Amino acid sequence: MPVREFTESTAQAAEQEAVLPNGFPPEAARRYRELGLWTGQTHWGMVEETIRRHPDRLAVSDAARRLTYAELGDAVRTASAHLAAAGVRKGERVVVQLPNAAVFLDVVLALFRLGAVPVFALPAHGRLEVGHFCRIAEATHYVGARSAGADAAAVVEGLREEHPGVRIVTVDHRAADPWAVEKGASAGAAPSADTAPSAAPSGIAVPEGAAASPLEVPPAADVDPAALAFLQLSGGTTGVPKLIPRTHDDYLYSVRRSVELCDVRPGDAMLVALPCAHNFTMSSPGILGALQVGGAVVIAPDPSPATCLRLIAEHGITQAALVPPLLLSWLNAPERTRHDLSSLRTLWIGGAKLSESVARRVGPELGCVLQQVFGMAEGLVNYTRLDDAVDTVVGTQGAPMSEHDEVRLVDDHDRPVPDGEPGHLQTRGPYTIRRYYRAPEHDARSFTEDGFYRTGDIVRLTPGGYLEVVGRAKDQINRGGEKVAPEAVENQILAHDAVHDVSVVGVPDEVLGERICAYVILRPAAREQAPTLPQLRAFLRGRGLARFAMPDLLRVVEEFPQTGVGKVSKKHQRGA
Ligand code: OOB
Repeated sequence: MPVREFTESTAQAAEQEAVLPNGFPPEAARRYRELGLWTGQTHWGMVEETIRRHPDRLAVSDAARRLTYAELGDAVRTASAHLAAAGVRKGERVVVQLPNAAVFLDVVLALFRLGAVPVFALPAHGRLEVGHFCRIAEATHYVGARSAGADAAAVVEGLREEHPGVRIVTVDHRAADPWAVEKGASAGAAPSADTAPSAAPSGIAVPEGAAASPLEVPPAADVDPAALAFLQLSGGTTGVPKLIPRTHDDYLYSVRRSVELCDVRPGDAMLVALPCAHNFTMSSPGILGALQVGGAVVIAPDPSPATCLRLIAEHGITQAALVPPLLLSWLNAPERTRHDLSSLRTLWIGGAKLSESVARRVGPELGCVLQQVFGMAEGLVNYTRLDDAVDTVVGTQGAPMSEHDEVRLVDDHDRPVPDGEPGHLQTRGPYTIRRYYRAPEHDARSFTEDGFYRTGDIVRLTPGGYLEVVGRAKDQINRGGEKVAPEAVENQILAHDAVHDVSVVGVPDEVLGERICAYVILRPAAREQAPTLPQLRAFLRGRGLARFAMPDLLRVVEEFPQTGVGKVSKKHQRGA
């Protein structure tokens, strides 16, 4: 063995021993292993075990496909063959941006099986965000959907222009065979223009000049459970989104604990209405929770009550996860009483604060148990318990799911607040990251010296150890569960010719919790041609900003209100 290679890999091993990809120091990792929380399982290993135990149970269904666990295993092997043929290798980062469909599972599980690292983009992300993810993660590939509309095509075009090194793989999320080539499709017409014609598998980026070879299913990679499993997205408070490194060990512990607390059973049918790639949808207890026990994942093509209530009756759905505005739309849907919803056992509501009055309606009107879920992609997840008293379920956001979660409340100077007083929530534990991915400047601000994550949430702790979210200290807008960094929107609006200055804030909204309002000061020369809201939104779409980050309101003003120290008073602009 060449000496150089030997020393490099030894140095790499030493680095791994020193600090894990999620920032855990070795002594913490050792402790969580000794406690039996980190079990050494990998994501693909977990799914393989369920395939072995329950081959004939229904694993996943969407509008086009219905797969048992054995069939899911086959679909994952097929997907790994396609991805490997496109050049995906162990350890490489692959941005996945797919609509809600079963093929999301094929692709993500195939990446796990290959030991590659998915980066979870949401379908609503634009060219701008996807470009950032590719850059930060140094992604080698992007997996997207063919025929997912103009926005998806714009993302692919943006990648081609700005990240020509990223190879593009596309699938058809609406087809029974997501990898099949459309007859007569010309290689240049579809977003999959990189596709080598003729013998190459459809939608696959084949290196130019490479001979198309028959598809081969590669063996499952040998994956270290302490390795980086995937990159999740942080809600974002900064101009550029941060990536969250999760390992197999830490994430699967959170899934197992969620499955216990939420009583997910083999044979359950879980409805997926929120975007698949979101942390809530994936793991609280989510898609992975269902896959862990042998439950079925029923993927709704859209989250509307019309679609979802029908699916509940048709599939005998037992559980679903929703954000508060969706819950409200289900509760208020006229068709609610037309469908048999008696199979529903539990609704998980989280992502944004649920009002107590809406929470009280769940039991009586939908005939199921409510579990509030207060979580974050960085780690900590709190649940109300299935046997909690009604007042606890409707009045708090739950308690940490693990007895090994440490939570503390502090004031603006990191000093503990008196019992019962609201404070900044900080947390540390077996599945909460201790650093972001390649972002040391953010780490210094987001984590304390003793490894606690500064959540940016203001909460109160009840004597029973339950958390009540009362506010937020971070500069973030929570638009019905979708998190928007004002700075990221401001940066794009500033690029508009007519704009001199801008301040973006969340203003209270009865349904969404908050809506996005842009206060704009025009350049003197542009006073007569102020853009309208639709014009501003079109401009931002053109710049590739995510759909959910588009301003809902535009207020043209002469000046911004100031704080005592001459900064823009966002508090004043929010109407507080
Ligand atoms: C979930 O994850 P993220 O990363 O999109 O957002 C986390 C933030 C929290 O820090 C908090 O500000 C807010 O979203 N949040 C809630 C909440 N759940 C999340 N605020 C009030 N009440 C709640 N129930 O949103 C997420 C991740 C896993 C499970 C559930 C939600």
